[in-house]
Amino acid sequence: MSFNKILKYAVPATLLSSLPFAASAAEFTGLAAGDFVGMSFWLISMALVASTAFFFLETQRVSAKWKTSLTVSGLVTLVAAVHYFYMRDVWVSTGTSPTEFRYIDWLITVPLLMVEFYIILRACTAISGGCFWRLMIGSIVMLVGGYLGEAGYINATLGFVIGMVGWIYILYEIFAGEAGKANASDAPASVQSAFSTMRWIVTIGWAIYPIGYFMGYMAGGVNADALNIIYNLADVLNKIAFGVIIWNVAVTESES
Ligand SMILES: *C/C=C(C)/C=C/C=C(C)/C=C/C1=C(C)CCCC1(C)C
Repeated sequence: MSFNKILKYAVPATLLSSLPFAASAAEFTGLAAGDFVGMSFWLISMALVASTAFFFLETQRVSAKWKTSLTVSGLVTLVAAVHYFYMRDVWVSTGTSPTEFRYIDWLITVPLLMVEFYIILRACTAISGGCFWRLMIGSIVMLVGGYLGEAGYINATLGFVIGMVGWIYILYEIFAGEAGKANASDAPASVQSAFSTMRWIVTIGWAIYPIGYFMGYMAGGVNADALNIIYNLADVLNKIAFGVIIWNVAVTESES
């Protein structure tokens, strides 16, 4: 190879390797074979990105009253996608639970889901603004209790109990409180089905999180693998699958 040719390749290569992004790429530990929790972080990151594009694009297809619901679904998956990128890096490079990113994500996406539930409730019946705030307060109590327990500020069992109180209060509100008593019979069948789906999501879908917490902290020692895989699967159900269910109702309602 001529000297000129060497210069032609060597100079840019040297420059490139001194750039910060190239340096960090060299340190990147990658995804280890057998790291199924890490793989779930990767898979779900991508699924969240694709879902976001899908929900946003589909807002053009549905009638006006469903556009906000689909937009909120897209915001939930967008916020989660960005947090999954960071959580994935923490997990892949340290093998520890990305607790802070997880709870910052939940602190944004859970209230957004509450907004979504409220929009659906309102489509079924006349509902007070106070009901919305009670659902919001229940969510905050649930998440603050969980975080304090996971981060070690309080005993793990106490954090679990506080979290459960917040969640049970939300369940009370949607089954027996104002939201629960709301008579949905005037609403179209598809809206009523969105309402009942919402209840099942908050009951069964959300129950997966305390199971993850229990397996992660209370079933003898700390089990980061069980904790993260269970939380990740719960997010697929409660963020992506829930969005798809709402999308299905929105399309059916819009076309009828
Ligand atoms: C998109 C993220 C969602 C829907 C996150 C939901 C999180 C929960 C329902 C967490 C619930 C918890 C309990 C009910 C008790 C133990 C502590 C928590 C925070 C894991």
